[in-house]
Amino acid sequence: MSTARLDLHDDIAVITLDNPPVNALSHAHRSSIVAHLQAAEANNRIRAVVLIGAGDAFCGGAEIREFNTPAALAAPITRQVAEAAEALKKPVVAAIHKVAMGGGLELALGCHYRVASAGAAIGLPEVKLGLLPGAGGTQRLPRAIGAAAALDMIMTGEPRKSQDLATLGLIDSIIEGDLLHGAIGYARALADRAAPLRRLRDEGVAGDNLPALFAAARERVAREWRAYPAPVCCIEVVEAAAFRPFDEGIRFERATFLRLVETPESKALRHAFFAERTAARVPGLAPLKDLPPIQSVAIVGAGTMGCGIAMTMANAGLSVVLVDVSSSALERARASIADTYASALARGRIDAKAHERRTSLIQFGAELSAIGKADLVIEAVFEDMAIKHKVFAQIDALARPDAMLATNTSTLDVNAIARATRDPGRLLGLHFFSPANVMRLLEIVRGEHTSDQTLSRGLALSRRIGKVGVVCGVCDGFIGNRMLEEYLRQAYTLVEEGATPQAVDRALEAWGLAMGPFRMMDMAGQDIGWAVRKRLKIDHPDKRYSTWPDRLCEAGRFGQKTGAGVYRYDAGSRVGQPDPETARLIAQVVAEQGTPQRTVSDEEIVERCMLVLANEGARILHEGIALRASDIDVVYLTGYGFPRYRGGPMLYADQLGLAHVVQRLRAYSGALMGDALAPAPLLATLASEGRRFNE
Ligand code: T1G
Repeated sequence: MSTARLDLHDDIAVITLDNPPVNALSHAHRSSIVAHLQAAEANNRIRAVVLIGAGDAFCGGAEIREFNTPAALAAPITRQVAEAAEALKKPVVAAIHKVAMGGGLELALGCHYRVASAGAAIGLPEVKLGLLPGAGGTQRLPRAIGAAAALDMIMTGEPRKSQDLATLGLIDSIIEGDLLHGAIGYARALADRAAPLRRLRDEGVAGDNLPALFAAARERVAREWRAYPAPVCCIEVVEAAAFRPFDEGIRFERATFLRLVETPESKALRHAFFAERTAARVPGLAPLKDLPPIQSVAIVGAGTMGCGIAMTMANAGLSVVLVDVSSSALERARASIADTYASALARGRIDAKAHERRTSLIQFGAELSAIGKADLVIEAVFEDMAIKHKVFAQIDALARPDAMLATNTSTLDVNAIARATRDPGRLLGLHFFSPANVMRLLEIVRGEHTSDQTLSRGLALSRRIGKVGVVCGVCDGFIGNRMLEEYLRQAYTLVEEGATPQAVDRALEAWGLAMGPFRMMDMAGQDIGWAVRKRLKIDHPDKRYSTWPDRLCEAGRFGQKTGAGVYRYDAGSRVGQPDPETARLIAQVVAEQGTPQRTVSDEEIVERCMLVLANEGARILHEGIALRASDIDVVYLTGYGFPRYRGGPMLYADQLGLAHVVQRLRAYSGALMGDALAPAPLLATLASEGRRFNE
């Protein structure tokens, strides 16, 4: 039972929020806080009240899991807890440390005064969940710090530091030293001087030229966040705070919140929030104590991936040696890393101290023997099994016997690679996504012999370097690239059937993808896809592959890197233009094949490309390559530009309804690649039972 507790410090009552891990405001916790506030009110000995959080947070907000259940609507709702504090006839002081988010900040806004430790992160991130602050925050925050600052915090969901908010007038005092002791002293001083009970609801909203502020905000939303309703709703409720009475604004806030909490976008964003955290849990993997920490990393292969991985490790404070026997490759790596950090410094993304620390953490080695001291050795050489076998034989001989080994392969068989080492138990796959120092996703590939300790160390490393680690089994392309291949096969085939590449890209980008398939492949390199298809045609000869992308590559059209791929690129530009040469090449192939041409609708493009992802995901789930459907969602949300407000390919299918998905896949059975759209067995079974992937 999660409750708050009340302690008396002479004439000051201290109510401690105590609902680990983040003191979320569940119904039980809300009820307990209100009961203690009322008890403090009734006790004449008490002259003031302090609210403080136990553990590592003041409060992380409402209990997100309660939304869309009766508990979220059960009194006292979060807004009533804030109102209970505000209505007290004794000073109530919120004492904030580390984190005050969402309903947690809204509770603090109901208090008469707010103090905080320095460095606390304080914000209203609800918009990131497809919501808006629903406990009075949209009405009280503008009254505390003015319309402009409040609108920015609510629309972006970004937290601010307590010191900044002290400057803005939200935090009354930054407490040095022990927060509780300082807050009690502050509360007592308020009582001693009979300080006024400041209620934000009684204040006005400061701001100049407010109509222009809200108009500019609407333009920004239309540019940056047009796809889902919450951001524009944030503007409307802050506008209500500026122009309408408090109680009217509160009613409008509540009605808008209740509408947003039912939207598919909010449900998808909340799914994404928990999915990323659930991915770190591996059933049956006992939490191992005293895991040997990873503090030093050797990376073999100083190419693009090796450099990105090196910076990822250095950015997290790990010491790195980047090894390559080619002196020219090493020099290119040294220059590339120096340029990346110099650019980050110039743009203010890192300060001089961080620049110095990170660059000093990366050493370069021309001899493979340089890996001999590392806790972890990561292989990042050319994607060729023979080369990897040769390199791992050398790594095996030169690495410390207790060092963990990893391959960064993106498609090759990790089990086969492990067979080149004497102890496959210490090897796993760490599939970083390029650019490795930017992309959040890390596929942690568990080989058939990967030990529990090695896997646990891989998960701990993923958290340490700020990645979202998703554990997967060994198959061609693991989770993400395996599904991507099916997606690309549909995209290429749609072009054979009559869609233009730009129509396919446009339809999928309008649907919400960050980048359509052809723009993406032009950026990544059409030759990379070409190499994969050559291998897949050998490994999976039963599948149909379009020939027009191969013709493109045979003509040397690899994409941005050669100035032309599907699109053509003006010198120095990364913006692709439709190219008649591509259209001619496609027409020639289609004529050779005798493929009937037809008009392909945007709806068909989206359905075939998006539903084939869920269909292949169902196979991956059934084979046990992915532990759960939400892990597949996380892979696409963090590594493939899938729109977060759609929750991932598996949740998207769930929201459509799996029976509907099966029916739509079958509707395309007559298409050129209809066989690839046959519903996977698990999908068909779940659909027939009225179930979901994400149960
Ligand atoms: N509800 C339920 N569980 C939560 C939670 C929440 N609000 N916040 C965190 N958790 C769980 C999380 O799933 C994980 O669980 C554990 O706590 C540690 O989280 C009415 C409508 C607070 C900055 O959006 O940003 O208030 O995996 O790994 O890195 O107007 O959690 O251990 O089982 O992230 O130290 C608004 C969401 C809610 C804040 C801490 N609040 N949380 O970060 O730990 S809506 C938020 C965070 C609302 C009101 C509105 C972060 C954190 P598990 P963690 P962390």
